[in-house]
Amino acid sequence: MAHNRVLLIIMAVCTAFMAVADNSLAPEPCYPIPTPQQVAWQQLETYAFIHFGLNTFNDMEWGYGDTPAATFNPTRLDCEQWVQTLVKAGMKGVILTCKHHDGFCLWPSRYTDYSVANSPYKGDVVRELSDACKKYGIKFGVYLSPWDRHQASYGTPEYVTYYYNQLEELMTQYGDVFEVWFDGANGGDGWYGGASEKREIDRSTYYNYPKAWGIVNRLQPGAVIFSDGGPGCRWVGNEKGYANPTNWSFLRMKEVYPGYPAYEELQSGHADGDGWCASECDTSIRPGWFYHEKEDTMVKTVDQLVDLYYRSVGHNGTLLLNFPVNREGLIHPVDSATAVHWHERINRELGSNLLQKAKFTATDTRNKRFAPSSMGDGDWNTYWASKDGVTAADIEIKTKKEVTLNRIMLQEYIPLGQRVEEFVIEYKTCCGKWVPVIVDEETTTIGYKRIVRFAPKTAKEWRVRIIRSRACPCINNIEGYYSE
Ligand code: FUL
Repeated sequence: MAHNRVLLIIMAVCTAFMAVADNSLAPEPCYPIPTPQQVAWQQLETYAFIHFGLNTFNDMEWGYGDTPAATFNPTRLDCEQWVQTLVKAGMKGVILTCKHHDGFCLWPSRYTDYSVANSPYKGDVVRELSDACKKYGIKFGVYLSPWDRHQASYGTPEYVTYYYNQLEELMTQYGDVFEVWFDGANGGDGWYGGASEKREIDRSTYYNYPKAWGIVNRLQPGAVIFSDGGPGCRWVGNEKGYANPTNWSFLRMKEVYPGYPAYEELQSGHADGDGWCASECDTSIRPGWFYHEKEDTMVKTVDQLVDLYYRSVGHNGTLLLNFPVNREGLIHPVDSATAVHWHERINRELGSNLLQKAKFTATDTRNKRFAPSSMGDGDWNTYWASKDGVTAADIEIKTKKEVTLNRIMLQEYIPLGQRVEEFVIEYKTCCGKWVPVIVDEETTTIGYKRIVRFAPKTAKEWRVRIIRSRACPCINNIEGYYSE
């Protein structure tokens, strides 16, 4: 018996060894890994938020839900104007506040009279926006606030059923939904319930979120679910629109829930997380989420937005940029002009890859299929990988002529997991010395995308040194740019 057991153990060890050491095959996934929906979601990179509702007309951010539905009275509402603007600003989708904390619904919900149906504007804003998205080819997403300051039943089990019913309406009546936003906000002291009424709930249990997520999964299997702790994607832990340079797409899934108090951790994720949950960086183009005339002069500048792009998309996150629709029902001209110029600037800065024709070699390569020459070939599914067990290796880049660069973009092949823990980018000086392009910023994780900005360097030879990796690195893209 004992003899048999030893044999079995030896066989198991050999099989395991063969599995990890077979370098003729693609690398094994390094868990946790994303679902195909999560990969497709991250590839969207930038998409928009629209905050619009009673707050727009009451000049508020968190309405009490006690002003009449008739207050909602846009005079020139035009969802096509929103979507055309967003397309020009490079947005790949839009998420609408179908119901914010004040409980007012932008669609004629069967379950309440507190909606557009009882306002001078008789239309269905959710329908108009989702139709415009289909027409102009961007994705449509839904924000439905769990916290509801209008419904008298809020705080009782009846409200939760009401919430699920509304979720079902939104998941079934408007076509494909790419993301559903579960807002963790639930007021603070003195902010519970409608008007000044206090209705306290236990956020971690009251809504039975797993049940709500089940509704989404059943009715919209392609949708990614957002909340502080996912499960599809996570809040980045601030509303300023950036992630930390060190940014893991992992979370300890059981620990984080909507309203998680240690939310600052979400800026970097959990290096030891057991689930894939990449970060979404949300911020508004103005100080407020809703439109306030006094903020017409406070729209973020193109420079500020460019910086945020590098600190969100360039830090392995997505950017969710909010546009407060005004009382007419339009995106304000200052906001649209700024967003379009921002997109043009990003296109200029990252439009021309100066390493496209460079020669890529590596100090270790798994086999010919995973050669570093796949870099910059535009094919998402080809990538360089080292042999199993090799977790530090250099990719060397040579250009025919000297090039001047001040941005380098790196991408990991995330369907196999996020692996790199530390890297350094270097250039060879004229006296033959390798020098890092940047020393005052962490160069640790890469993930789906990492863009490193640095003062211009001119050279013919560059290298990306993978210093530490959770398993053999899988890099599918390296590009270099110069921006004035
Ligand atoms: C927060 C909300 O309280 C804000 O009003 C806004 O909707 C923002 C996107 O999320 O939690």
